[in-house]
Parts: sequence; C-alpha cells; structure tokens
Amino acid sequence: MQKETIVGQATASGISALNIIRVSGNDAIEIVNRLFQGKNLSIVPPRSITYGHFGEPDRIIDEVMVSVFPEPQSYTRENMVEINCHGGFLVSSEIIRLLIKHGARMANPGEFTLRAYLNGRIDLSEAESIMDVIGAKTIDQLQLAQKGLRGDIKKKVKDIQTQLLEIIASIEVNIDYPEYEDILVISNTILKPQIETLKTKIAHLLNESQTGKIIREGIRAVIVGKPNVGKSSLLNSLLGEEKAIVTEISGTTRDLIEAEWNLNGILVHLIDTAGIRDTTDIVEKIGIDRAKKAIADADLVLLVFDQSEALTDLDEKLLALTLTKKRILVGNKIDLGNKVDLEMEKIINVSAKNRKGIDQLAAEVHRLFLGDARIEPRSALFANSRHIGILESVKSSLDDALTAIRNQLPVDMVEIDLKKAWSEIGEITGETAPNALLDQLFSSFCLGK
Ligand SMILES: Nc1nc2c(ncn2[C@@H]2O[C@H](COP(=O)(O)OP(=O)(O)OP(=O)(O)O)[C@@H](O)[C@H]2O)c(=O)[nH]1
Ligand SMILES: [Mg+2]
Repeated sequence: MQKETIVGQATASGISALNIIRVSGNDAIEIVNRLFQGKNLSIVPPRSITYGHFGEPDRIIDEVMVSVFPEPQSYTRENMVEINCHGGFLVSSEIIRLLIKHGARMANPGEFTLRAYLNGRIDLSEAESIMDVIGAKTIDQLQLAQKGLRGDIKKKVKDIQTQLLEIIASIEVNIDYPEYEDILVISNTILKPQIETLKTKIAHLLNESQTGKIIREGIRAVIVGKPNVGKSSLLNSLLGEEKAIVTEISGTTRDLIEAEWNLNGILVHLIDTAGIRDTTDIVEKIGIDRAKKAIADADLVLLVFDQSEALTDLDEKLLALTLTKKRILVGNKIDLGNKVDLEMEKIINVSAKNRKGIDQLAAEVHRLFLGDARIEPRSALFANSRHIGILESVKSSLDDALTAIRNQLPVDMVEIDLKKAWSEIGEITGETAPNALLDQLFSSFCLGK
C-alpha cells in the first residue's frame, strides 16, 4: 500500500536527556538516510541500533542513534525509523523540520496507532488499551490496560461473535436448504435457549464491568458539610498531606479543592467544598453554589458532622439535600464528643485532626463501590464506557430477538435482531466500526503515538 511518510515526537516536550522521533511510511528509511551521516541505513541489520550524526552535510543537528524497522515488523507494520536524539526543545524540532523538508509530513494525533490498526497489527480495543497504559495512575488501572493490550478483550468479543454466528448460520442453512432433512429444523423453541444463554453471558460481563469501570475511571467523591466541621482537615487526612488550608475560622474554604486519592487501587477524585450556610458574602455564595453542583456530579458524598455539638438545622438541610445520593455520614471531632447519633443511618466517627478512624472510613468507601472483593481481575474486564455501551446494545438486540420469538414471528425475523447484535459487537474491535468513530477515537490520542 502506498503510504505517506509521517513523523512525530514520541516523547513529551520539555527538558530531558533524550527524545525519540519516529518516522513511518514507505519512504521512512530513505528520507532518514538522506539526512544521516553514518552507515547506509538501507542495508544495516533490521531492528539494530546504528550510531551517526543527523543533519544536512554542512550543518549537523545532533549526534543520534537510529533503529530501522523494515515493514512489516514494526509498530505500524510500515517501514519505520526511530531516531534517539538529545532532549530539549530545539534538537527534536530541528530534526522534525528537516525530515518534513525532505518529504515527510507531521503526524496527526494517534496516527501511528491508527496505522497499526488499519494495517491489522492491533484491533480497536488494543489501540484503546495503549492509551489506557499511558494514562494509568494506579497499578490496577495499569494491569487492566495491559490485559486489554494483550488481546483479552478481543478474545471475549470473538467468543461472543462465534456463538452469535453459530446461531445465525444454523438459521441460514435452514432458510437456504429447507429440503435437507438431516439438518435440524431451527424452530424458535430451539433458538430460544441458545439466545438466552448468550444473553446471560453478556449480562454477567456487564455486571463485572461495573468493577472494571470503577478501576478504569475512578470515582468522584465530594466532601460536604456546614462550615468548620473539618471538611478540609478530612481531605488532608485522607490524602496524608496538607493540601487544603485549615483554620478555626468558619468559611475558610471558598472554592472547590480537588485532589486524587489512591484508595487501594481505586482512584478517588476527592473534592473539598465551601461549608454550606446562608450567607450574604458574594464570594462564599458562589463557592456554595459550586459545592451544590459538585454534589450533583458526584458518585459519592462524604457528609461531615461535628461531633462536639448536636445536629443543627443546617445539618438537617444537608441530610435532605444529599438523600438520594450514595453517601457516607462522617462524625468528625470525635475527640471532642459524640453528640450526633442518627437512628436510621450509620455514622463513621473520625478525628480528622488526629487521624483517627480514617482507615475505617477508607474501608467503607472501598466496600461501597467494590463490595469486599479484592480488585485483582484475573482476566480482562470490560471497563471502557464505549465497550460497555456496545455490550448494552447487544443485550437489547438479543432481548428483541427473544421478544420476536415470544410473539411467534418467523425465524428470519429473529435473525434480523441477531445480525444487528453481531454487527454491534464488532464495533468493539473495529471490525464493523464506522470511519467517524475512528476519527473521533484516534484524534483523542497524544501526538507521536
Ligand atoms: N478537635 C478537633 N478539631 C478538628 C478536627 N478536625 C478539624 N478540626 C478543627 O476544626 C477547625 C475547622 O477545620 P477545617 O478543616 O478548616 O473545617 P472546614 O469544614 O473545612 O471549614 P470551612 O472550610 O470553613 O467550611 C480547625 O480549627 C481544625 O483544626 C478534629 O478531628 N478534632
Ligand atoms: Mg474547609
């Protein structure tokens, strides 16, 4: 296939010891060769490292190490060259400028990976896993992404496709060769249990995906309460660092303060808020409005009370405001008293200032989202919202097929729903993905990947 040669910097911009510049496409080796002073790159051993200088004859840019990957044994399956040069801003930009001058063009975001996908080296789920590997912030996120990269999601999709195809093929055989007596007549009675089994399997995968999604995306937890109950102290205590300002003055926190807390593998986006009360102070008022919006957007509310005083009207209002949210009630300042006790709901008592009860609170957050399960998925879990959405569509197409059976429609009508399910599931790996989806997915990749 004729492919334009693209160039991109694989490493992040900034001051560092080294940078890597990648070139991919038909003329990759030839273009770099023109600017390389050292051995002839078109005859060096594939995938070895060659030392030399890069630049035009009268103007050397840098001393470099170059690896040549002739097609198809490269990341993109095209001719590729990787240039290791010195770090900093100027060297790599000058190298890229010269490569463009000699016929390459700047790669779009994600274009190397897009080519790897278009040339059949990886599927879409693996391409997405590459970005998840790069973006991982917890070990569990990394493990999950590595499983996707290893092809575990692809295998699960294949498995569903095979089962769907078997059912569709048996229908087709009956429609095409009704005179074959030895072929089992596919009646709706025979199809029904097969479709039900597959549906149960998908429901199970969707169930597991809740854990996957929590690992991949983390949760948003907002700390709310009336002023001065110790919300910022709680944030600091959970993080183990003095992130937020704490004073004895009510109304200390004015704006949202966000931080990331790694809770045994769950990435918790913690948000400390302004104490909620009626106020005429314009800045505080805006802060309180933001706190209310943060409550609406949160997966979890940590509602904090002050154990040194009895419940007030404000506390009651906050209880009502967060009633429909997943929440944990936190009784802070337990070192000063135990005056808040709710009959209907459990309170976890802590002393944020003295770091008491914080482990119990952390365990409760973990339990609320992942039950008592340890998150060490042995095989890949569906975790990506795009994949989960597709699985849900597949399940609903199978539901439609079952409804058609219940309504005693002919098998070829049932087949329409099964074919729809088959085309939907293929979107996960990209077999049936529309171009618009590819554009959208790969444009969110980083440059040089
Ligand atoms: N005794 C005791 N004091 C605490 C505890 N937690 C916080 N405090 C004190 O309570 C006061 C208020 O703490 P903050 O963390 O600023 O409270 P806040 O809820 O963020 O307050 P605002 O931002 O004003 O709404 C400070 O003087 C803290 O030292 C605790 O567990 N025990
Ligand atoms: Mg505060």
